[in-house]
Amino acid sequence: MKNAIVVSLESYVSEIIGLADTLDYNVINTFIQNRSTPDVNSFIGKGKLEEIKKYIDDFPDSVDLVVVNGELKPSQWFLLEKQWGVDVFDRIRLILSIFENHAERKEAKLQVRLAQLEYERPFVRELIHRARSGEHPGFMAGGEYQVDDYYEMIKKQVKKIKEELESIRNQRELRRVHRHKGGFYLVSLAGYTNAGKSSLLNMLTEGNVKVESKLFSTLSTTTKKIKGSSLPVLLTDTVGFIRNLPSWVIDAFHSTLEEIAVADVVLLVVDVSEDLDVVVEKLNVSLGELVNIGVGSSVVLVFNKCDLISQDVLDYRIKFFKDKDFLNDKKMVFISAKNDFNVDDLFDAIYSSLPSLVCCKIKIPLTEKSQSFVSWVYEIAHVLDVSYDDFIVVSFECTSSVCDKIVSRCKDLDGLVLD
Ligand SMILES: Nc1nc2c(ncn2[C@@H]2O[C@H](COP(=O)(O)OP(=O)(O)OP(=O)(O)O)[C@@H](O)[C@H]2O)c(=O)[nH]1
Ligand SMILES: [Mg+2]
Repeated sequence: MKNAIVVSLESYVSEIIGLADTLDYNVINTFIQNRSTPDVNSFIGKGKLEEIKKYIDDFPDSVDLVVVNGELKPSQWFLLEKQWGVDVFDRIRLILSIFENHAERKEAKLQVRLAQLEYERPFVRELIHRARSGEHPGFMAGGEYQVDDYYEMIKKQVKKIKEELESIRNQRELRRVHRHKGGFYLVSLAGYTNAGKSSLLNMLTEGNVKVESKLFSTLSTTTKKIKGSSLPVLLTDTVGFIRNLPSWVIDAFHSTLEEIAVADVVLLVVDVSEDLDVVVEKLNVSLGELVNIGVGSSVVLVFNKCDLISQDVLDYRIKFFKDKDFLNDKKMVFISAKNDFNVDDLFDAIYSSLPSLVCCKIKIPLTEKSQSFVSWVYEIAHVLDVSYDDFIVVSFECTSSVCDKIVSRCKDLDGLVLD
């Protein structure tokens, strides 16, 4: 494992350490300088800069990386790398490196590459500026010419990737329309990274999505049918949220996040086991993201990992969140994806949030085809009652589009709609 140190202007560092750990860095020390705004030139003050330099030089083993818990301007980054003589990553670069390592499918790879190119753009601009003013020998062992070329290449690549992503997005859109038309309800998981979204998907479906204690394990969406349900509900896993992510990184994942925007119901998963102020902050970040994404459908707050806190703490937290005025309109469930705690409550919350269902009763003559028709109705609707006589009478509930389909096929079989 490689060694890293963390430099931060705020005392909350567990998340940045978690990010470094996810990238397989062992954080050996943390330097905190309490100041409200970063130094314009060097992010941290001169004294701290030298203190860290000394620490790096004196450390018996090598320090492989300095992680800055914030966003560095290119000029600050150049200065810090020069001063310390080691690689320096700011928070966004750390996150993008994690994304790069975790991206498996083509769409995720393209999305990450797009975000990386956007990230690199101002750094390359700075390099061009430096090369022109003779301050820097050039970039990638080249001179000014190559730097200009590289900048042009970035622009071309960005355009090409955006086109490719657009075409993948269109295919995704087609699939989604197809599923909706097929009568499926779409339910999406959303929430802060590591909240337990994929664990929930695996629990509620026959899914086998990777679950890890690391951050951003999921970068691609997975859609599966909810098991053991009489209603056709598809559940989609999505990429996690994190605070202070610039909009251009989020934009790169646009099509993935669209799955959340178009869902009939969004399950907003929250890890309720962390310190209460952290839980509240992550909940606020996540709710803010849902607003940015433009979610208009019902949101169910799924407080997960209840197994990790005592009953007293859980009772306190249930009351705490139920008393919050700004959450008043939202359904809440307190569950554990690990030990199936309160999973029935979750099912109830999902079903009662689905767009309204219509009830219908049909009557079809008993023929060779009628049995397969009834099986088909069982597959796509929630059957309430079936009686067999000279006719088959079926009562069911489903979405109005599914109802239209059933009625049309019923008429093909010389059936009738009773009410
Ligand atoms: N104790 C406990 N651990 C849980 C529970 N749900 C999930 N976990 C653990 O939390 C970690 C993260 O779970 P994931 O399901 O990968 O979380 P995620 O929201 O999909 O995370 P990303 O895809 O990385 O954004 C894993 O180590 C899980 O085993 C739970 O109810 N209780
Ligand atoms: Mg996941």
